[in-house]
Amino acid sequence: MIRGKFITLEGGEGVGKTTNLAFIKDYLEQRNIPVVVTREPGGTELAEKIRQLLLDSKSEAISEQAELLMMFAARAQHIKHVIEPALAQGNWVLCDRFTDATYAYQGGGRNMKISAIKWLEDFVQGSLKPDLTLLLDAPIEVGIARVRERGALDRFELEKISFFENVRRAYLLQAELYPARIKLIKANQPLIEVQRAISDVIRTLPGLHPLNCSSSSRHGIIK
Ligand code: Z5A
Repeated sequence: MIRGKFITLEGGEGVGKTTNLAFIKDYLEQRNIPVVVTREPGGTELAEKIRQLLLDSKSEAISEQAELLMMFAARAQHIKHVIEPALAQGNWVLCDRFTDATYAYQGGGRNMKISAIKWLEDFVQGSLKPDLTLLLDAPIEVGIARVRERGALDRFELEKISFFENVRRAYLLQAELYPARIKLIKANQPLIEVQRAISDVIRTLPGLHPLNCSSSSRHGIIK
């Protein structure tokens, strides 16, 4: 069995990760690639419970250390029970956020020690790294305006603007450090242009089958 590829989507609030995950799933399935879509924090029963605790704006104040450890506790479950088995069975895994989010939010946003994050990354992931990361980037006002339109805000969305500026800066630093893996996508443009940029990157991945014509005409999306 050929191992599948691990693709992650990253970026600040409201940049369009969830929207474009659906687009990529469609794009790959049209090329007969089996896809598993998942998210972090979350993706297993236990990890989704940790997610609820992390996002609850009414919970007791969560210490920065606890927040970091909860992210990695959820990730450990997710890797063991979802990501690794899916990849081993030849599925491509599309994940809404992964460890770059920890560098951005806990490292950049909360100013936690990068060396602690790196240690936890090695401990929890071993050699597992995404094959490709799409970093959707837009000025923070754009994403925040999109999220506010949606209604009630979670514990992270209630943070100050300076927090989101630090998160964005840390994401861009990750992209600078790992240019072969992390591809920057301008998210502050019409969705069709964002998806064109995404498909330009995805189509360069080795292992893609030719387009399945019946489904391409059904969906009518960018090839
Ligand atoms: N977190 C962390 O701190 N550390 C970690 O290690 C991890 C996570 C893994 C939960 O994430 C929180 O966990 C997150 C970081 C933290 N903090 N927050 N907040 P999440 O992924 O669930 O939360 P999110 O980033 O807020 O997701 P989101 O609000 O759903 O944003 P999105 O998925 O990027 O956007 P979307 O839902 O696809 O799009 C938002 C709206 O914009 C929607 O109405 C779209 O139709 C619209 N949209 C999308 N693209 C466009 C374009 N191009 N033009 C116009 N409108 C658009």
